[in-house]
Amino acid sequence: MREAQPRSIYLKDYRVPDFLIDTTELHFALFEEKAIVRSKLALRRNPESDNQNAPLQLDGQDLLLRNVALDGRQLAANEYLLDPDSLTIANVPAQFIFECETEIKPQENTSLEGLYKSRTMFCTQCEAEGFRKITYFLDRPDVMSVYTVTVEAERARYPVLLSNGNLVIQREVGGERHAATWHDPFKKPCYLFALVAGDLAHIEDHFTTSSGREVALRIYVEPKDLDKCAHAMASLQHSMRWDEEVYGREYDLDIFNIVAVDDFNMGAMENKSLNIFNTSCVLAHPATTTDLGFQRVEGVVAHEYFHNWSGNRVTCRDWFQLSLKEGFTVFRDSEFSADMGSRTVKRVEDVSLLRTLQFAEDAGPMAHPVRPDAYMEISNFYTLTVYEKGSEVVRMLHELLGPELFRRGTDLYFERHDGQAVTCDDFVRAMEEVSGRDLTQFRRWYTQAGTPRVDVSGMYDANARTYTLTVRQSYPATPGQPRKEPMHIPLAMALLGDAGALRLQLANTETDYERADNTELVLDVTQAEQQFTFIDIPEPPVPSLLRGFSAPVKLYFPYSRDELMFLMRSDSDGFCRWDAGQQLAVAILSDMITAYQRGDEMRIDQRLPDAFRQLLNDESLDRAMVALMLTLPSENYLAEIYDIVDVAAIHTARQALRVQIANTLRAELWRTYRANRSSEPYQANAAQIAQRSLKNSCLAYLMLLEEADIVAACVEQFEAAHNMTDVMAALMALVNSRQEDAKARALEQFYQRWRDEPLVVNQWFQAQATCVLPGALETVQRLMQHPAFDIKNPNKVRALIGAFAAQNAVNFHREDGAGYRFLADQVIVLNRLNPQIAARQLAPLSKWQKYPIAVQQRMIEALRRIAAAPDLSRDVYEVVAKSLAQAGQPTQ
Ligand code: B3K
Ligand code: ZN
Repeated sequence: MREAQPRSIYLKDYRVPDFLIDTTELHFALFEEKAIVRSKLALRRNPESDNQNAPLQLDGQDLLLRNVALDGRQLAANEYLLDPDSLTIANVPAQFIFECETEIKPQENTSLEGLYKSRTMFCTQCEAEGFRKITYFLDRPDVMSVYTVTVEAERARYPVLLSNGNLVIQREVGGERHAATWHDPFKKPCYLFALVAGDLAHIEDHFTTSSGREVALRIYVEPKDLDKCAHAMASLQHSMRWDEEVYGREYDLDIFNIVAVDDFNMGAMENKSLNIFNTSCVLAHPATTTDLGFQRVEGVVAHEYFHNWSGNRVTCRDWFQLSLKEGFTVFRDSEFSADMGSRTVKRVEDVSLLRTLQFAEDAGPMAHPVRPDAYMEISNFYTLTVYEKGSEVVRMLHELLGPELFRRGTDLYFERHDGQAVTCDDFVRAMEEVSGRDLTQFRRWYTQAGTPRVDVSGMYDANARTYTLTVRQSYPATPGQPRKEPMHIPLAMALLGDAGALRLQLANTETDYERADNTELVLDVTQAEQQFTFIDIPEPPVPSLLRGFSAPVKLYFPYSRDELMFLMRSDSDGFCRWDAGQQLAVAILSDMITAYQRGDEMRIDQRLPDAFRQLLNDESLDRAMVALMLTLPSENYLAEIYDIVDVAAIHTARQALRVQIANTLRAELWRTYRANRSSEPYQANAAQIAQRSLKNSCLAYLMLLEEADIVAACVEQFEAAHNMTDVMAALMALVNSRQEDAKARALEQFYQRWRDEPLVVNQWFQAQATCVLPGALETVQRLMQHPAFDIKNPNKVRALIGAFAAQNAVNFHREDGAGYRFLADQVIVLNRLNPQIAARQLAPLSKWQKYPIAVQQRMIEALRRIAAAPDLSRDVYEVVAKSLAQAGQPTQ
């Protein structure tokens, strides 16, 4: 599986490739037992390489080499060197044709990387380094080539044969086979290569670009799923229009295909003109898909489409630059989703994800900068840091430059680097050039890991009528980075008085605050400690800080609870209004957690239920906002903000607060629940989503009371609802209740109704895996024996094992350590089948430092067992080794 001791690869060792590949011709013969791949590469020495005598070394893994030739001459075995990772030819001319024939076994490929089989179809996943499992090649993103690809297979089983670019010809081959040849005129790195062969149905639509190009749009799925493609198609069309309007980016080919496959390691893949999607990110139908599912499809379709420019036309020089395409593309898709739905809701969702999971990653053993400088296995670096924090870094540039200059920056970036493989620095340089701003200090966001901490205090001087904010930034140590330099933090803020936001004027303004209106400023925080004094402030204000979450930092300001209530009511910034509610809840929950730990009675500060009552009673409020504000900080978020996590205390306190809210506000919740039921036909629009989300938040609270009339209403919703959002909300409420009969009936009814829809069955698995009542582990173990479970399918692994370990803290962290042992067992099995998925499932165990000593020992024990397993993949080895390194434990 791997060399004895995986090595780290360092950014500082980057060298340009010694060879370039101008054209790539591939021929695939697909059979039921194997595939034969013939490749013909036009190679030449790279004039920029400083070694013009370098041997040719091509990457290749798990390949059976049948033939190799240079300029038409077949090479003898002593003319090249084969090792498990490469093929080397010592002497080659300046320019030559390399040909080879390899045999691979897609049917046996459970890693879902390279060419593999998903149910009945062949498909590929090459990013990051899967192409080397298909044929010998320079598998690195800075080698870009023009591809011509022929796919040949049995006609009856594989009537649809696809690859990148345009179809050149489709023809019969012998009696039962046929072949299709595709040509992609754009040069691309091999990670964007794709192939699909299968018995697929498709829907078709079209899009006319702003310059008049007619683009055929097709979504290929298994025939039974044809009725679930309309939402993805509409999302694609909206994305194409949005990218023209917002970024001036047009689509560049006459065809754009999406294929849905069931077995897929992540959400989707942006292969040039042939996007391959996990079915979970493309199929959507009101009866089978929740609102969240609809939004995910829209977001992922947009994300992959946007990659056509941010990733494909302009790609990454090396994998350390991954955030160049991922961070930027996440920023683009989140702005798109904000424009399509509710901007505040989208922002709150993104920030919640960042603050729970990315902050935790930044504080754990795998912490790395947005642009990492070393890795063992690049697949482990498709992280929340690279994606979500990377997106926040781009958002800060947008904030610092303002929308017009930012757009000029992206125009310059796309035009200057079209067809190139570039670095994060090239992106920042374009922003620097168009704005004239010095972004030297800003670049530290790419190189320093860890979440900055920003402590702010305020001082009002009534005589001088000034208000002074003192801002201090500090940094936690992260692996390999004990000390950090101050960052450039854009701190958006306002000062709120009794009658609204106050006019802002800084005492000695040297910075150019032209863009700001009078009541909101973006402060450039650049020093370890800095003061900002505002003049002509008539009353002691309440500061509204980090508006819109203007930087990915942990901000602390000593607000009183009454000030938080005031911000919850009056801040005009939706994010800050929501965040004030979260801070208030955290303060109240912290008191309860401490009381629980001391064995005292948990007293509940009534201010929160009172504030919630106001929200429920004010019909002028946006329902989406009310639903968001009614949701208490998650257990994962609470865990993140504690240095040492007491899982049971967090769970008990949060549940107690929820029950108290339900008791106090029973009438309001019930009224709101009833008022927001609707018989309108389902639409995945912002208004309806908000309404369902508010109604279902109320239901979840009410069900905590376990009262007969509420349970009856819940069962009725479960049985009568025509959309999966409402069905699932009712099912989750029942699963987490003590209504054993109703629960068992609902689960059985649900499974029988949806047993033929794998994505729905996954939701059924997940609902049970995340049940917070005792016994969830046993349920998960039982469900792993269920005929619908398949450990080779990543969606099922995520729904059952992943959801249990990552979203069910109280059961995963059971005191007897059974949760940890279970996860270790599964990781050991997955390590052989699918290293990428195995390494991902490990994350909850790697955070052992956050728990009390006795718990730590049990978690480390599980990690050590994994470390001792034979044939550890590079993926799993890296995570385990880095986790144990912090415990001073050698890995083997
Ligand atoms: N670029 C792919 C991710 C590939 C992950 C490979 N392990 C999907 C995306 O971010 O759009
Ligand atoms: Zn992406």
